Amino acid sequence: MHRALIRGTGVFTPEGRISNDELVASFNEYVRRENERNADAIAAGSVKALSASSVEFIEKASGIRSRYVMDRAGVLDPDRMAPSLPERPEDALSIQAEMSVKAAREALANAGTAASDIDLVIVACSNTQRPYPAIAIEVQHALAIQDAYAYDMNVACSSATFGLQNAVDAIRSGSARRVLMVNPEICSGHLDFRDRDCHFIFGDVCTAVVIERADTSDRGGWEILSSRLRTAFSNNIRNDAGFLDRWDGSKPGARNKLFHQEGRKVFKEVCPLVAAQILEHLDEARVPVADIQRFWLHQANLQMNELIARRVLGRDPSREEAPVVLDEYANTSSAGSVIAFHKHHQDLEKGATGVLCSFGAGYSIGSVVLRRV
Ligand code: CO8
Repeated sequence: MHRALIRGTGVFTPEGRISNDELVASFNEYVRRENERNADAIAAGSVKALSASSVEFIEKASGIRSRYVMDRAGVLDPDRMAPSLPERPEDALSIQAEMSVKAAREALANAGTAASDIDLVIVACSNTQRPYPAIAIEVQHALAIQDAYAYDMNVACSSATFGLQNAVDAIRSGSARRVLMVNPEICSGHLDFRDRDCHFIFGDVCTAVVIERADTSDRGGWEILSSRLRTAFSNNIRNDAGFLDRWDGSKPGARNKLFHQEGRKVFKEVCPLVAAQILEHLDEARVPVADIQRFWLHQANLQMNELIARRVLGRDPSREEAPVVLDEYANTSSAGSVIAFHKHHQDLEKGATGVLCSFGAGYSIGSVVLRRV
């Protein structure tokens, strides 16, 4: 069976960054205007006044301090509070393919791999802007990759780890030698910035990973020793937007079609599942927990990550052991653990072992044991 290695990674970070101060100022201005507009109804008790958001709450509850978005102006405009991402002509590169190409070029450069050598492209993310033609095939075309195949897949926040598994399976079975797996996440596109409970949670980004058969070069990389995927149905995180929207009588883009979750329940239910998954996985892979030098965890909530790492290690993790990027990037869905890996692996020596792990809607959990070779 062929061994599979991560040869290189890349991250495309949008230029527009929004601090909590800016986000809260815009939200609170929206609240002020709405409450003013509804003053009589609020006084009469027929409409409930909206409550203000606060930077202190956001930082305490989540650890998030800023996020990057594809359209800062639209998100911060109290009259709009949504990104403006105009539809492009069919002969122009789509926005998700554009992000993908940027991240992919960096990953290919870091891997020392020519785009033309890729034989499988996977676009794996929480939302693709259209069902077909696949964004992955557009990325393949934009990178002039011939003699290859490509497809899109979606397992919400676990899209990247499930995508890595697919890449490894293709390499092990011999259907591909070099795989490009990309995660263009435009979370701002399905987030309700008028909802105080979740307006601060997400950010946009694109990550890319080049996975290769070990014998394609002697450059080294991170060998994928083992991966383990698990799912268990839950209604606690949902996005109901879909192609049947036109037929169910409700307006496309209506609030219930956007991201919504039971954050507390997710926190409570997912942390033990993830810790158990990592421990069982390491046991199966015969890798002692004490050998793990780094945990590149999904980046949704700082306390969640600390709790999971504590359960796995049996003690408090250091920031070095479980690096955090959500303070800067917020929750970028499937890309979070890949950003953490991209920014925090260079210092580890050959022989070092780490776990990359995602968790989110579905529920879905994916863990990948990596060793530097
Ligand atoms: N400012 C001030 N107060 C607030 C705010 C705010 N912005 N928001 C809520 N409050 C208030 C609430 O109203 C509540 O008040 P009260 O006690 O009077 O009712 C109080 O603060 C506490 O609210 P919560 O219970 O909601 O607060 P939590 O401490 O639970 O924190 C979190 C909320 C941060 C959401 C937390 O529950 C959390 O992080 N949970 C885990 C969530 C998670 O990991 N979800 C999975 C990620 S999503 C995913 O996997 C797939 C989706 C991918 C698509 C992405 C595209 C968008």
